[in-house]
Amino acid sequence: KHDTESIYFVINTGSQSTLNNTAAVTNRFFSMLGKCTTVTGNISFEAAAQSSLATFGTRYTGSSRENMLSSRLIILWGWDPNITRYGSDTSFYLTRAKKAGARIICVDPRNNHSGQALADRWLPIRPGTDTAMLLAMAHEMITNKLYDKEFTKKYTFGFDRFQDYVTGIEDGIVKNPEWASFICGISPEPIKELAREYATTRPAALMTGWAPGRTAYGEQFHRAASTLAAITGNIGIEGSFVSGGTDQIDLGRIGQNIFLPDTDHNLIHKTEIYDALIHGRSAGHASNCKLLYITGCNMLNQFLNLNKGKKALMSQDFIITHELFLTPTARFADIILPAAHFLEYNDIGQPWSGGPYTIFMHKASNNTSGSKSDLEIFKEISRRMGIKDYSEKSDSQWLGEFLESEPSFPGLVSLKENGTYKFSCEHPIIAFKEQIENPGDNPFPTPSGKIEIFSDRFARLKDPSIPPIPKYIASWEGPEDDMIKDYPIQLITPHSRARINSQLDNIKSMEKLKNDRLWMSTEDARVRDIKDGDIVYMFNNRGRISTQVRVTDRIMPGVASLDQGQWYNPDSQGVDHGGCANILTLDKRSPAGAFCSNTCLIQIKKA
Ligand SMILES: Nc1nc2c(c(=O)[nH]1)N[C@H]1C(S)=C(S)[C@@H](COP(=O)(O)OP(=O)(O)OC[C@H]3O[C@@H](n4cnc5c(=O)[nH]c(N)nc54)[C@H](O)[C@@H]3O)O[C@H]1N2
Ligand SMILES: Nc1nc2c(c(=O)[nH]1)N[C@H]1C(S)=C(S)[C@@H](COP(=O)(O)OP(=O)(O)OC[C@H]3O[C@@H](n4cnc5c(=O)[nH]c(N)nc54)[C@H](O)[C@@H]3O)O[C@H]1N2
Ligand SMILES: [Mo]
Repeated sequence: KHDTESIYFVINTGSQSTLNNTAAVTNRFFSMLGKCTTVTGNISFEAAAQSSLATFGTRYTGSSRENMLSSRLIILWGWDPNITRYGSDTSFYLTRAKKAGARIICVDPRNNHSGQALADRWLPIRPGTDTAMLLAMAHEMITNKLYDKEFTKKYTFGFDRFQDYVTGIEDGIVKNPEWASFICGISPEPIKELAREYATTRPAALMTGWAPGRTAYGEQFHRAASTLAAITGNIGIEGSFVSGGTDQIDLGRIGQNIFLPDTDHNLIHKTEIYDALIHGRSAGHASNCKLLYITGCNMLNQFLNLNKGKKALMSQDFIITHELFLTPTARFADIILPAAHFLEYNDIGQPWSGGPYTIFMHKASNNTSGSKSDLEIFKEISRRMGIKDYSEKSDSQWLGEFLESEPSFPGLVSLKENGTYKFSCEHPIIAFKEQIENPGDNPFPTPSGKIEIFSDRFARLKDPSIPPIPKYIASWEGPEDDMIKDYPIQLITPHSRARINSQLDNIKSMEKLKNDRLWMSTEDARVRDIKDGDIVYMFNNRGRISTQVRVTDRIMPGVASLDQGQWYNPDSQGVDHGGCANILTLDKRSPAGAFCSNTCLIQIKKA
């Protein structure tokens, strides 16, 4: 009845396998149907991706993990890989690096799990203020001539502008440790010490997570971290790390590109989807939604500002989802098509961020429920709608073709038999090794051919909220926002070791691994007369959660932490007893498009 543009399809994660990849098969279907409307913006690391492109001209900035074995200093900056993995070998090499004598420092509002297990020192920092601290470290290095002058001159572009900003020549504000201390909550002395240590211990790896980038001006964090790595000469050499990047490695990945037709859909940023669903064209969005089609995404739970999300889903005439479980989002659907689990079919698996191997995913369980893979579901719909060529092939024909499209890969029979395939490549893989070893023949893929501390890409935007050099910009819902008078606690929502985002929250046997209490500092609990194990309300003007408290000295005063991904479970008053953090978060993106789940002010009181 309606034009295809009025179909909104929402994809995010789901199955990440190669053929039955939820996002890819959904995209293929709607792309063959016509121009539709869909979501854009990488929820996990848009800030890092934009920063990588601006600074290095590519999103591939990752090195293999054994590289850490040569690091003498490792800084875990908003990074907790013992929980979040970042590749299956990360914890292994991090622990071995520690045994080999690397000093480890954790910069995080919490003494996180990796910090607790491995770090020699924890520096508790206020969320969203990391850039101020990084700039102050640069100030310390510049004014004491500790930075690597030669490396900076040879490989970077725009250092002078950065120096003028840091030393206060540009705007009259000297970005020294005293200035930063007031913002980030760490005293000047430890900032100076860390600056000296990072500048003089070589090689050093400033390992940046994505969480500090999921904040109001998150891209500045990644840009500042990359700048520090560059001016200390910690890029392209063994044991260093391209701090602030996406951490992805550019190794042959198979499939999908031959699978995806080229259709330009209307794009709506993931933080604006609820506005678009509610207001459509009247608020300047490309179309009015007539059909919302969700695959592999528990959007109501996982996207920001859940109460607005509820209104948005209620306002829809027709919602379809493919799901494995009756999730909070699926409850709003008119039709739920039961999706098969990846354990129920054969496929090919490719590693986190692109490590040098590929695995065959053997089917582990027979499907007896009658559910179908996403590919199978779309195949059936295509047949009934008369869409030709959606998929005339069997799964093994597709997989065989994918492998053949990359000459270096083995054939399907061989991969299936061997289970894994390892690429032959030099080890460790070190990002930008060639650019540093032989710059004449290997310029960085940026306009200047160098590491851009001054980014031409950002300069062209002429947007003061995305400046060409990394700057500290005070955050909305941060320590410098007036809202802090009513809502004095900064909430962060890390990923849980017992879930994959919201997946597995409904699985009973995972209960014992959960750590779903609200972390509160001893001081914040004391002034509110709250004791360990008490039930509290955590709330702001967007929503209210009732949950149990864990009082701990592993989180700094003024900050609280609740693991994300718990399923929304409201009572009749709209108070959530499930512990879904997104009832409190604001659906606003950073200027470069980051999903700001760690920018959120709340109050806490005893229930
Ligand atoms: N077990 C498990 N592993 C996962 C996932 C999962 O759900 N469960 N999810 C996967 C996915 S989709 C992603 S995108 C990644 C996410 O990976 P990350 O974004 O790196 O992980 P987080 O757990 O959100 O945060 C990491 C650390 O950053 C800290 N932090 C939060 N805000 C700030 C800040 O403003 N400044 C500083 N310095 N630190 C801050 C937190 O306290 C935490 O210790 O993890 C992946 N791995
Ligand atoms: N407050 C806060 N919110 C966050 C974050 C945060 O740190 N804090 N992190 C954000 C991040 S980094 C991410 S990546 C997002 C993740 O958000 P989502 O992409 O929504 O991830 P999941 O919660 O894992 O939901 C995936 C859904 O897909 C279903 N599924 C699994 N396999 C298949 C399949 O093969 N086919 C189909 N059709 N469905 C399948 C699962 O049952 C599950 O309900 O959450 C974001 N939300
Ligand atoms: Mo993510």
